[in-house]
Amino acid sequence: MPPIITAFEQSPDRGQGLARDMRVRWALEEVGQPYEVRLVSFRAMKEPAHLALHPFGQIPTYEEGDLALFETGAIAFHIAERHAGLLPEDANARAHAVMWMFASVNTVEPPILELANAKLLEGDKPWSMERLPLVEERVRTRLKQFSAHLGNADWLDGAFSAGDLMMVSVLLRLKSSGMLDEYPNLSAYVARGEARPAYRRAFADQLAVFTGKRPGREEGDA
Ligand SMILES: N[C@@H](CCC(=O)N[C@@H](CS)C(=O)NCC(=O)O)C(=O)O
Repeated sequence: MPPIITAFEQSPDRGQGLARDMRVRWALEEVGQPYEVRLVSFRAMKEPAHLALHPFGQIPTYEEGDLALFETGAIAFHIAERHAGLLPEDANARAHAVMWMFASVNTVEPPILELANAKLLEGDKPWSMERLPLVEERVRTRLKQFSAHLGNADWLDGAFSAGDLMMVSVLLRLKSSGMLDEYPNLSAYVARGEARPAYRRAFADQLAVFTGKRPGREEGDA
């Protein structure tokens, strides 16, 4: 039985790659593991059947035999541990890749989420325009630091790893803000991630949920 993940039945971005099942789809595509998708509505996510899988009532979840997981970092780590291709063999290099997975969700993603909330959920508040520059500055601080670290490297530590997969996924959330373009090496890093055949397959499959069209596999794709 292939693993089953959950994804939005109705996504706010209508399949533009921002819903977090994308990270899990991408990881599964990178390692060549087929999977099934169960779509859930916003109401169903808060009902007992889904809460038994995800106590916070969110997507994605991951079911594989007796194992049920939530949290994209944990799911991507599990996939990377079970299959070759997303974590290096060398123990220290592996620890480094895992470190970057944590850094993506624990250090880089929080200010990016705060920015999204400031715009989407708080944009109509009287204090919103005063607060927004502060939140943007927090995002820029992280981008500047990460940009300085990445320099001209293609990926974080030599070959592409689960650390890059998570970091690119997190940075992608900034694409529409234009802030990534202030750091050309970061926008190039994100573009390299998006250009990977596994990413493109995952993106097409997520988008197909909303267009109703099963995408054709492109030539050269595995
Ligand atoms: N930290 C969680 C965040 C999960 C999350 O925020 N999922 C969103 C979709 S991208 C969701 O389900 N939102 C609906 C809600 O929270 O009600 C992870 O990385 O898995």
